[in-house]
Amino acid sequence: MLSKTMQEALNQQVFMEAQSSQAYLAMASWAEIQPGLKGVTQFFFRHSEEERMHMLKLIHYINERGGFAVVPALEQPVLTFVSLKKAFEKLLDHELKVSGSINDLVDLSLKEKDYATHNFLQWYVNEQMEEERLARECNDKLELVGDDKSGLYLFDRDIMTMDQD
Ligand code: OFO
Repeated sequence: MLSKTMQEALNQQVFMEAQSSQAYLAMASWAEIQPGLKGVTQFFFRHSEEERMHMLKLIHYINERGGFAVVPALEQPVLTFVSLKKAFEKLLDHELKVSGSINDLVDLSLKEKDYATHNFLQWYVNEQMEEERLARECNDKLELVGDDKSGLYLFDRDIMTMDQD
């Protein structure tokens, strides 16, 4: 059975994952109307779906452990970006915040001696390492590309396969 504190903290994470999904969905919609960003568009749509999956996984866990998962109201995400680079900087920023919040949850699970939740959270710890790595890789590549149009073309092509492991 989840403690009240743990339940609230996990529900806060449900909100965070839902908000991530929403933020990446907005990035996807913005990218879709930019010329030549087909790969990037797919990447953002896929990431939005993944975050929704992270949210669902938490919802099931909370309910299975005798809690009640609360479906949260969402904030309006940022809708437009001055450049692709800015969008990816925002993505990395967002992932770093999510990692921080997962780490706080792990901390809480240890304080509460809730080893089941601690074990459950390890999946998120690994997932965040991978997502941070990918976001950094994208940012590094875009830094190299700068304003070079052919570089951007290649980035858009390569990103279609970058996160398929
Ligand atoms: Fe990338 O945020 Fe979920 O875990």
